[in-house]
Amino acid sequence: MQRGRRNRARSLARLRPRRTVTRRQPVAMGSSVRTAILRASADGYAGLAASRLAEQAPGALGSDGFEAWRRHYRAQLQALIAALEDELPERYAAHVAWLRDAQQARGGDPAVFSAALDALEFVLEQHLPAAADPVLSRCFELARAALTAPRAAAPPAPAASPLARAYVEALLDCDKERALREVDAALAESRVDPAALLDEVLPYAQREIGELWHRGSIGVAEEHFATQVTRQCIGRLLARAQPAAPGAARVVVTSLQGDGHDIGVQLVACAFELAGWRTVFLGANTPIEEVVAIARKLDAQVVALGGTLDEHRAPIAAAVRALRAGAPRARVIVGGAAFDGSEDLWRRSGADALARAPSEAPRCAASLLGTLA
Ligand code: B12
Repeated sequence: MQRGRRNRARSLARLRPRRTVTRRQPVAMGSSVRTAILRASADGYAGLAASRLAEQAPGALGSDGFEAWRRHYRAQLQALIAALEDELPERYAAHVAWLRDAQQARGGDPAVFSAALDALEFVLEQHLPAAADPVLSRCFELARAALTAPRAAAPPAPAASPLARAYVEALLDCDKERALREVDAALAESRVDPAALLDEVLPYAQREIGELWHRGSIGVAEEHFATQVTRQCIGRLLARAQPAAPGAARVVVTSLQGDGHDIGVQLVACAFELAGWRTVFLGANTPIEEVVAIARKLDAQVVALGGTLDEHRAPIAAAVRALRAGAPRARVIVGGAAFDGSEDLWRRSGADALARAPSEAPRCAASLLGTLA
């Protein structure tokens, strides 16, 4: 063990300084072509970066191995592509800092993480046509600065209602019955209305669980458990919905292929159902062509698309384009954390509107259709 650590330190010490990298001459090439190449070759670049890391710092691979780093680079390249597409290098830097924090919370070595960033930059400089791009350089510059900055203190817990706190505590005790009892009692005694449950209590709980996972205080098992219980709470709310009238407006709600987060969109679907819409909820990870096909088949008036990570915006924009062509009657609403932090990110997707919270979505959709009372 001790020897492993020493070898690792030696390997890291042998890392060649980044300055030895020979920069390629700039090649005139549009940024969209460059990101298309990056997207198409991301798997290859991920493998090359993992090889470079293994070569430069064999000990850095540790027990995680080559495959784990390849997966890591694949995910990181998706965040990089999104940052390049939207020309928001600071979002890539935030993603890198997020990864660093998550790894460090699990005993990861910050020096390894920094070496891993060098390896990726080296590979792109060597192999990506037109790598000498100011936005790309800025991404790495900001990411490196984010890595050397001290780890961010835990953000102050957002104000939460007593119900939200009690619900989270029950989840952390893995006590499903108590969690559901808290919610059932609050609904029965009108201490909470469905909109507050959808917009505040359940999102607060999921985010708290996410924050605790991120900081290494809980594992993936606790997160999976919490997500399952939250699904059951949504079921409790759905049981209160009246069946939609036969001629009611129809909405399709989903997140797209590559996005495994389904709670945000499930809350949105629940809000539509409570508002009397004929709601077709497809869950997460739906291929774009399937969304278009079902919107056309059902002649949906509205399609609501959710995205959580930065890299989920590109598929949403592609889906909006495909819907315009294949189901032109459908108005498209977008939402989710992928659109947080910048006022116009959603506009670039080409959608008709953004809704910031689940219960806002049916109102927003009705106003698009001109049916808002
Ligand atoms: C549960 C969870 C998972 C589960 C998802 C299970 C499931 N079936 O949903 C699993 C384990 C699969 C998962 C995977 C990953 N996750 Co995750 N996940 C979470 C967690 C803990 C909760 C997500 C959630 O349910 N949020 C609750 C919803 C209600 O909140 P919301 O998404 O912000 O949505 C709100 C609004 O935006 C709006 N809204 C949402 N969608 C829509 C849609 C429309 C149309 C409208 C109008 C509104 C709307 O309504 C909500 C209420 O206001 C979050 C933590 C967090 N802060 O959210 C991390 C989190 C989102 N995950 C994260 C990451 C990085 C990942 C992974 C990349 C991890 C990995 N290395 O594999 C993968 C990516 C998987 C993929 N391909 O998409 C990070 C994202 C950080 C970042 N910005 O880069 C987070 C923030 C964790 C963290 N603390 O850092 N995750």
